[in-house]
Amino acid sequence: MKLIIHSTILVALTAPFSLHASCPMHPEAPPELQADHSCCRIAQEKWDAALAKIAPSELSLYQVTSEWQNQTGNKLVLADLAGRPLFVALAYTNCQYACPRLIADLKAIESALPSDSDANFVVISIDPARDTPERLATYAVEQELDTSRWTLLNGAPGDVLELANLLGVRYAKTPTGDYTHSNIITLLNAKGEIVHQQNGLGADINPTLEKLSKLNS
Ligand SMILES: [Cu+2]
Repeated sequence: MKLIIHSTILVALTAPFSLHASCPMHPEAPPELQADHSCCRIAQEKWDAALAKIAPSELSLYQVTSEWQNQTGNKLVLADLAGRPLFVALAYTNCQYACPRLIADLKAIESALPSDSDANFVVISIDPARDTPERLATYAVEQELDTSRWTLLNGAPGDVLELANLLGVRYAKTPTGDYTHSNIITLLNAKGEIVHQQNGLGADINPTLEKLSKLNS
């Protein structure tokens, strides 16, 4: 039921982005897949398989069925990231001011992690048109991100918006083509449930690290 409501909202949200596509859920899918909504069936099958593996709780972000591409161009659903704590932030690589600082905050958390921590980092682009997987790969190099630990994601505009809504992140495109946005780092537990959010740039990372340590104990 929850997912059905979700889809309805998503259709409404994605409408402005997909005027020429027949499937509002997967405007990036090949047209022949969109014609009979096989794109949705494929995503659902992936989701069902992932769900069977992890059985997420009702509030898990891993219930979201959208499909993403990482910086190497590999496709995944969020549930593929299950099984370890995850620090998640929304950002875009052309950002000159806030996002570099947000990434720096994530790196500060990474540097402070206990040596045995298996926590991973996920950055989701709010500018998917420019932040192609190739661009995200370049950005990972520029930012010296350890891609065994960091995943950068490109997704359909409506899917980014849906995820942002679930995380309480707000963003809007400005006339210059840049974005104004919240600066929030979300800590998910291994099941994809939100356990903590760090709000604002340069925030004290200790409460975040304390929450993480409680997950491990
Ligand atoms: Cu930014």
